[in-house]
Amino acid sequence: MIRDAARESMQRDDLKRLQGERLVGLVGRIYENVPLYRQRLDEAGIHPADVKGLDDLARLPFTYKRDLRDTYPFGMFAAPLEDIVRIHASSGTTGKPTTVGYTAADIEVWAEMMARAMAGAGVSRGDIVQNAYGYGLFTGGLGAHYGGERLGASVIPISGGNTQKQLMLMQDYGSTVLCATPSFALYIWDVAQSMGIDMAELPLRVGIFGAEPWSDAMRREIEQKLSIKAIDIYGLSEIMGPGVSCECVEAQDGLHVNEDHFLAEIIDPDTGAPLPDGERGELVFTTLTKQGIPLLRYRTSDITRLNVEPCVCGRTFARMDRVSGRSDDMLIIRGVNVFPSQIESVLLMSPEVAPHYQLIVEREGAMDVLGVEVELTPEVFGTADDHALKALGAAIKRNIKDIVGVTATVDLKQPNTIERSEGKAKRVIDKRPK
Ligand code: DLL
Repeated sequence: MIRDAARESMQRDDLKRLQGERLVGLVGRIYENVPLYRQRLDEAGIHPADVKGLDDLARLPFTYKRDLRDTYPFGMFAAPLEDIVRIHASSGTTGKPTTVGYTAADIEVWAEMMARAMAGAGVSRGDIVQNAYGYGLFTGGLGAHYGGERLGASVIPISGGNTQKQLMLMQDYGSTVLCATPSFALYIWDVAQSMGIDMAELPLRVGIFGAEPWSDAMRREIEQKLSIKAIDIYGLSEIMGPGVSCECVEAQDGLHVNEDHFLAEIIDPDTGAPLPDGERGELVFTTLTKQGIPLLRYRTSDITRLNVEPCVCGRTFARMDRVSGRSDDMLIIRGVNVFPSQIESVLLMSPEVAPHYQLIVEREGAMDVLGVEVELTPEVFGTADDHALKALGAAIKRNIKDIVGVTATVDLKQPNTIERSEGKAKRVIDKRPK
């Protein structure tokens, strides 16, 4: 369902005009209120009065994650703290968390964007939304919560973890929608198996999955095991949280970006040059309406492409491909660029293994070596002999070489030996010396 056709289906020329006007307003706002931007724009010799519309975008400076770190915690806020009603942060692997603030108007927009996303995923009033994204500093929990409520659905704020209880409530309350990371959704299925629950028998109909990269093969696996539609949702704390873009249930072919609020560009991650429509590169966002912490040309590090062709659902907003990885978690193994999601797709071609895997990167001499650890399914583990397992390992290794172009060692593990996640899965263990 299209929640706001006047916007989501607007003519692209009208959309560009709206984006241009909003960009002009944004540049004025950040020049006035954020010292870092005033300095950057002054250094670039750009005065807000020079910025007339979208044509000026490529001249404007980028914003990087390190800018948020350098001005930690509130240095990039454009609104006074009295007007900030919520603070979130994304967990950094090192150092201080990236911290963002929202005004009441920002929270309104966020709820509306999430409601749009969920409506597009086929959720409506009357649905029971089990929200297994973590509540807290992470934006997933509260983001999906407010969106579900805005839509008029019944939201169960169970948060992440508590897998057995997730299943109990799913059965007792008759949840029709699950919001979770895709890896947690699969873990819930694992636990259901061990409890003798057939998830296909439950009323669950739709899953809204995101916050980590996942492949189309993993989608098919989840859809089949849980007997649901699995929808990809994307977002990042710096720009808002979940709901920056989301697939529509009609096409499930790219995530519609809420372009009236978020201006998307694709650039060459090495040179920073904008790339033509349809080319793959780094996704960059400008927040067009944010008040708390508006960002200009924020470098997401996420690698994708944008498709502006009309969609069967009737929306005109550009669709981004599922994120294939991050420019900064991309592994380079003996010269080959490898995204964990590519390996995942190859693993899922073999029904003998479960979608639980980890990539181990080590250095031997001057060479980086890639190890792939993947669990066997319980059936195969219980029945296959050594000879069969050897052949399976060799076949997976060959597939990785043929499809991804890299040689990896393949280690077939016993079921339930790879650490499970109740949030974002840790797919890569990098043991290389820093
Ligand atoms: O993960 C927001 C979110 C919550 C999105 C719930 C979807 C659902 P952060 O913790 O700031 O925010 O992490 C943002 O996660 O730059 C991507 O690299 C990755 N990411 C988010 N969604 C997807 C997705 C939330 N659908 C970072 N596919 C982003 C691939 C995703 N990667």
